[in-house]
Amino acid sequence: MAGPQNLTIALSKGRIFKDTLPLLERVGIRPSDDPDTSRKLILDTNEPHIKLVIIRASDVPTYVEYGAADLGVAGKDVLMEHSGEGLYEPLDLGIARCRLMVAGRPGAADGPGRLRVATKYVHSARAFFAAKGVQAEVIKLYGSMELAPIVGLADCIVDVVDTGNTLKANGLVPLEHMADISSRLVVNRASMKMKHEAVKRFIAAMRDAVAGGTEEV
Ligand code: PRT
Ligand code: MG
Repeated sequence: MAGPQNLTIALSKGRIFKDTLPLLERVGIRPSDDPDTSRKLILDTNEPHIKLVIIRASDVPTYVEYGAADLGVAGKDVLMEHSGEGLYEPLDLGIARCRLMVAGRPGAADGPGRLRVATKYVHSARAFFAAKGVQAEVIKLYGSMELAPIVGLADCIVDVVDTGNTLKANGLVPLEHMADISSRLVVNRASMKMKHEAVKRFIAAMRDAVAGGTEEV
């Protein structure tokens, strides 16, 4: 009989890795290294047929869409920006929770005329303001969005917020709640068919782990 099918799981370091680790632990998967201290981009695990690839959070949907990873963990904020097809999203892991928000100086979004919005969430920002019938010019940034209103680059920003401390430290306030965000398990469409047994077992074990169980893969 053939051994278990190989699975590659895409994760980003930082909060997603940190929050996924206890779930993996519950399903009996322990990585060989800590990506926050190791420079390795591919991590073996105690399960010979399961490997982790460590990539940028915003690259996870792309790796999974193209089948470079069978599965991945990505924030809903990142998934909403990813335009590609070919991804299943079978499970809300309930981790790395935050809120996608419009933020700025108090009253920043009240003025007349066109609103300038700085964000890395261009797609979500455009859709949000369009749905409200608000004219918005969306300026793409790759980070440190909080700086944009301070230096006059934009009236407001669209960013994810957790404690709100970063906004506060920069004199900004939350103005509008756009979406509640958590991280999702995503699966490559071809892997779902070709590696059905292994993928199905992994999803079921993770679902159980999210619910607090410890059924190993
Ligand atoms: O850092 P990099 O550019 O590589 O990518 P990334 O920022 O997308 O990755 P990462 O690891 O920072 O975030 C991964 C995912 O975690 C995001 O896609 C979100 O789904 C989720 N998440 C949860 C968050 C936060 N909470 C969060 N607080 N992502 C980012 N933040 C930022 C926030 O924007 C602020 O700048 O962390 C800072 C601190 O937040 P406060 O509100 O607690 O001060
Ligand atoms: Mg970050």
